[in-house]
Amino acid sequence: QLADLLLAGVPPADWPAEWFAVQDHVRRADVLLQGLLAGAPDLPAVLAHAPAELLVEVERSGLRGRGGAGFPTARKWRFCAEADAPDGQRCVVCNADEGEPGTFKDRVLLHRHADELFDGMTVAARAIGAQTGLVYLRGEYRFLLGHLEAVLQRRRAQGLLGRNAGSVAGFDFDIAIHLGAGAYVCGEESALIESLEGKRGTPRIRPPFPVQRGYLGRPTVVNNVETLVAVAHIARRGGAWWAGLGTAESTGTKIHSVSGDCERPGLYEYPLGTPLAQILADCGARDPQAVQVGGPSGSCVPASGFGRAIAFEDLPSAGALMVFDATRDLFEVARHFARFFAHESCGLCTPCRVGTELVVRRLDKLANERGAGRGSAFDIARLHELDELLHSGTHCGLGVSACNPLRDTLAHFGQAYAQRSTAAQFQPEIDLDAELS
Ligand code: L3W
Repeated sequence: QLADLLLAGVPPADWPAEWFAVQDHVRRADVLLQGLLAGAPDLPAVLAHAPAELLVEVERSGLRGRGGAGFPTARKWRFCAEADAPDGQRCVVCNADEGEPGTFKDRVLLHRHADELFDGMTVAARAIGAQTGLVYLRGEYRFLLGHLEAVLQRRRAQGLLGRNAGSVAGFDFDIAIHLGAGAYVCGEESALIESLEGKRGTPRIRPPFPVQRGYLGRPTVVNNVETLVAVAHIARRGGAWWAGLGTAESTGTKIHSVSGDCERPGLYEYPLGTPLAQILADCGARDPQAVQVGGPSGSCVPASGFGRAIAFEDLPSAGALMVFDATRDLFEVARHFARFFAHESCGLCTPCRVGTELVVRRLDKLANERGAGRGSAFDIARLHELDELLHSGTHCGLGVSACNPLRDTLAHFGQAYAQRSTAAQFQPEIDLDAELS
């Protein structure tokens, strides 16, 4: 019943409205969020093309991964298609583990555009020669499971999945959904694959990359939901059409999950290259002093950077824009994010397991949680060292980016830290690090 309510967009009566309020897209580039595919060739017509032609079309589009890193999609597919497959099997995995705080675009795509997602996965499978498709669905999105299964069932009945999928002789491809269990680190592609295999979700050492040895050792493409929905459009409308949107290095559109201190939170889709200031104006940002672009593992951008463009060559974003107005204490924002990363560290590598916790303790000390006046310049110096350690010494992206909010707020809002480091003297004697060891 709850799932039905959520799918209908109706929050249960006892939920505060803001828990569920994702206002509809105020400004869009009329692409992914509207799903305008009317008049475009249907999937079987697309699949009738040779795999190499599909690859060339995605190459022409210039599409880059929307999960954060911006790796060229066609290059990833080509690596996978050319990798040695010991048992002749290849896989397409959709990363629907949308766990970055502030991001909710994939949830809406999964809900309203599931057919386009599955189209994109099917095109990817045809291009690389995969037989298996897997959607790794965030555990908190369990309420979408029934809906997605029903869409898959219909597509099987339509002949779009299964043997000779899309009426292409010899193209056998089906998709299954795997539910995650709530670990943020499983958004990292190799931890995701471990979890798919039924193991604890810890990141693997790369290389080998998943395109070489992925799910069950098979060459595997892992793409984000938004990337695969974009593929569905590119396959139908052509790579040149997508390349005509955005900038030369960052083609196409990007969906932003906008939240925080603004009049109109929700999903916004723009061509890449759009200045942050325009998005802030459109969402009715109230006196913003900073925007966390790309969520906690992205960048905290101060007002002086609002003229920057959201694009891989300037200000990349995995999709979250969190607006902070002038009343917000950015030290507390950074401390909150630090707790998040310490909680979500998988514990595999010591720099991340211990380092994220040490950052929290140092920030707690500055926040005077253990008695007033204990913070000093020593703590700020230690925070810089910890940032360096985590950035250079951890095993995966979680640890590498865990100090991004700390580093950016120290750089741009140093006063929020300085006013807390008021102890009369430099105080190295309070050895929080020793407490942990
Ligand atoms: C073959 C090579 N493949 C790179 C592939 C690689 C991956 C992609 C990007 O993520 C951001 C960070 C996190 N041969 C390759 C190659 N690849 N070199 O390209 O790789 P990389 O290493 O640049 O980035 P990354 O470490 O995979 C870094 C964020 O991604 N992240 C993502 C989560 C995404 C979700 C989601 O989409 N739902 O949760 C997690 O760590 O924050 O910003 O595919 O294999 N020589």
